[in-house]
Amino acid sequence: MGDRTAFRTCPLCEALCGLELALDDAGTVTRVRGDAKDPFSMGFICPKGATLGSLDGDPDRLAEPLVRNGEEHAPIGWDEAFETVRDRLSDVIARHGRDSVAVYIGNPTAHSLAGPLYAGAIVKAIGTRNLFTASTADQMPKHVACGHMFGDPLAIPVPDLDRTDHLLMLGANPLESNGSLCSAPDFPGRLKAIRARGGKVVVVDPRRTRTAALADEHMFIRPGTDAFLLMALVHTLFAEDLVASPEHLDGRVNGLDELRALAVDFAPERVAETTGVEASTIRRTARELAAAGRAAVYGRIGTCTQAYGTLNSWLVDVLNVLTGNLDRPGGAMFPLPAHAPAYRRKKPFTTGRWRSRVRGLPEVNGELPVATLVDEIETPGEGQIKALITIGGNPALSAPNAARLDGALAGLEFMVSVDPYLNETTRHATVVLPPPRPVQTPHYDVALVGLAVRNYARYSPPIVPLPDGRPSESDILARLAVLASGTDGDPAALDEVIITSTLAKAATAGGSPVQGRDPDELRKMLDSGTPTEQRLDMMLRLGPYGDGFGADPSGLTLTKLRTEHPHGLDLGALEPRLEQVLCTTSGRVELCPSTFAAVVDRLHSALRAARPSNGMVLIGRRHLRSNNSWLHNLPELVRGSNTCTLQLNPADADRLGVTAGDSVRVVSRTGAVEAVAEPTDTVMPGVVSLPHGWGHDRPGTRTGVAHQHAGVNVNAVTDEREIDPLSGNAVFNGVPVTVEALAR
Ligand SMILES: Nc1nc2c(c(=O)[nH]1)N[C@H]1C(S)=C(S)[C@@H](COP(=O)(O)OP(=O)(O)OC[C@H]3O[C@@H](n4cnc5c(=O)[nH]c(N)nc54)[C@H](O)[C@@H]3O)O[C@H]1N2
Ligand SMILES: Nc1nc2c(c(=O)[nH]1)N[C@H]1C(S)=C(S)[C@@H](COP(=O)(O)OP(=O)(O)OC[C@H]3O[C@@H](n4cnc5c(=O)[nH]c(N)nc54)[C@H](O)[C@@H]3O)O[C@H]1N2
Ligand code: SF4
Ligand SMILES: [Mo]
Repeated sequence: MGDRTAFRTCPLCEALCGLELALDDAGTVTRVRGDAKDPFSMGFICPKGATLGSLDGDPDRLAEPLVRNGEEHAPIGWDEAFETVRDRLSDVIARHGRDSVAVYIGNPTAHSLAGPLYAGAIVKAIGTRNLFTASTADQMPKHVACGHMFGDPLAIPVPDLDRTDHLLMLGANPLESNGSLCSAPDFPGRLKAIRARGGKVVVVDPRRTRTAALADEHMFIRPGTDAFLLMALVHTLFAEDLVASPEHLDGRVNGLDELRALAVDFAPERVAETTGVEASTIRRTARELAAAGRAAVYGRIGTCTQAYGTLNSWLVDVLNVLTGNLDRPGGAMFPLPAHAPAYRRKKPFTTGRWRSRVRGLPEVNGELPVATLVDEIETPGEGQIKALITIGGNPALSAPNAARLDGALAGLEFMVSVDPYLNETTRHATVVLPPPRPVQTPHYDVALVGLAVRNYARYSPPIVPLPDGRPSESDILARLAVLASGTDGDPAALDEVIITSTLAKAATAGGSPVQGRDPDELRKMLDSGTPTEQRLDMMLRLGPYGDGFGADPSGLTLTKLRTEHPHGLDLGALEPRLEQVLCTTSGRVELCPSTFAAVVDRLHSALRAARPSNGMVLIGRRHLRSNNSWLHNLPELVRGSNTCTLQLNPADADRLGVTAGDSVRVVSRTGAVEAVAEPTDTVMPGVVSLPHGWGHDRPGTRTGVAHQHAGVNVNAVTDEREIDPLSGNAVFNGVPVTVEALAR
């Protein structure tokens, strides 16, 4: 075979960079570069993408399934592994019922093709209400905000980075994260371009991050208080008559008067002390936002993982509407992904179709808050969780009060994990089913292209074939779905059922490009690849750029994407499409949903009651060379100075008698961690910051490098009792803590 070059999308973060890989004749990746021909990323790459080869060839990556015997894990064959899963799952279901089996789906599942296509089938086959995902540790507030405002929880507008003249960013640090809920390869370059064309970038963050340093303006904000700031911005727009022309809003929005009334009490002067942002700054920010030709407000994880996460997410888009920037170029726009058939009718969004057993928390998007997973495992009674399936997740590190969850996982009757590593979570698994290496895996970003700042599609076929008998991640998940339904059926039959029913529906749906056609004839036209590829082909062909199964021969098919566009296909700048997106009952944007208005009352009482406390609060932080909990096993990425430090303002360090390098203890309601202090004036006084995803010192794991660079788990001190009540999202920012110096 010899040395060769192959191209694919980087699966590690949301930026969707194209990569150029060099492989030797054994199929080992020898070099990774940015794919200069990718029309979206144009050669951009970050240090994580550059180490994809090490990740792919990591000797700790599991090559075969493991089964736990006592404290040890030992290899087991695939058939035996699946048989064990089938027998143990059906036993738990027979004794304790379907809700006794929970599913936890983690972050990488949103970066894979297999996850979005098959994970839902597993949950459905079990028939459990106990679905948990990393979404409730992340962006669930966005879904709830958009669900109520636009009717569709997936209709999340993204800032039109390449055309905006003014970007107000809250709680996002794309210079480290490379962007989130806004897929934009080379986010840093796109920010610089805003400034280069005379625009302005403003960052609101309790830390002066590298993103803040690149911006025109940075304002510190007290953690957890964005909702007050955002309400004051809304207030100012109304009070100073800066709301965009009524024609833009006329007939398109409901609730303008209610919103104005709600904002009356939030004058900038009233929120200044709580937020730490001066009233004059708030007024000026509102005026500049209104005056900018094209402006976008963008709030990300810092604004989501707070007790007012949903209010923040809602108010961000309220500002986009009030300034006339929703759904217009340079504002906040809705992408049009190639794989999502636009003719499908959606039902208006609701939550609370069921509730969690122990805390009575409402279901959102079909799932329950990860913050209460531990309660459901530990609390006896009918419906108690006895078995768990994890797919690409590490909740033993990532969940709030993860230390408690870690203990609870040890008490489960049965656990199966689909994961390439034996880590802090999967060490509790009875059976571990490892997906293949990245280069053996097909890739298409089903979940992320719908959040990209340009419409774009790219398919990456596997570049190294799987050995005989080695299942792909799709095969593993499909097999689990079949097993969970209690049968021994053929996993491919699952795809066939989905394909047949989708085509049958498409053939009768109004507005579908194949209306009136014969589903059997359509079936025969599908790509000749794997069932997964056939499903993707079907989605693309029914989608907005698709060939409609021959109806538009110039349209897109998977075959075309694969053969004619190996570097990806640019489908153009975002276009206004609010009318297609809206599916509220009223058919309008709901500016002031009643569920949110009720919480604003609480915000109001909080403002009246509270003088800001002078205790310390904890926030998180991300580093470019890390990715949640699972890239710490790559020597290239953990080399160099320790990044798992407790940053604190020098004034606080002085008060505590702490200097750089000292050990400190951080204590909260839930526990304590010890970390090395790093005084820095980039953190505002009263705030301390510790990154998440560390704490790799547990026994029974098989990640040698990570073990040597263990760090500490910040989620030993975050609190599972604190959530954003509207979305159930975990609160990671603004956690009350005390900090004490340890004896030197
Ligand atoms: N390198 C790297 N990249 C990643 C990840 C990673 O772990 N490492 N994780 C990926 C994932 S899963 C996600 S969800 C994305 C997240 O992507 P981003 O949302 O960009 O995440 P962060 O870099 O954590 O930036 C959040 C910022 O919010 C600030 N903040 C904290 N509390 C508050 C507050 O109360 N108010 C305001 N206004 N700001 C606050 C923090 O100081 C921080 O700078 O990143 C993804 N990309
Ligand atoms: N304190 C605090 N906690 C946080 C956050 C924070 O900012 N602060 N951020 C939260 C956020 S935004 C998120 S998204 C969560 C993440 O929470 P999780 O998703 O629970 O955790 P990850 O660290 O992303 O773990 C990913 C797991 O997937 C495995 N994996 C990697 N690639 C694959 C693959 O191809 N297939 C499969 N099946 N598995 C794979 C890895 O080995 C690892 O076990 O953490 C949350 N926790
Ligand atoms: S920015 Fe994200 S997608 Fe791009 S190379 Fe880095 S990790 Fe991969
Ligand atoms: Mo995330």
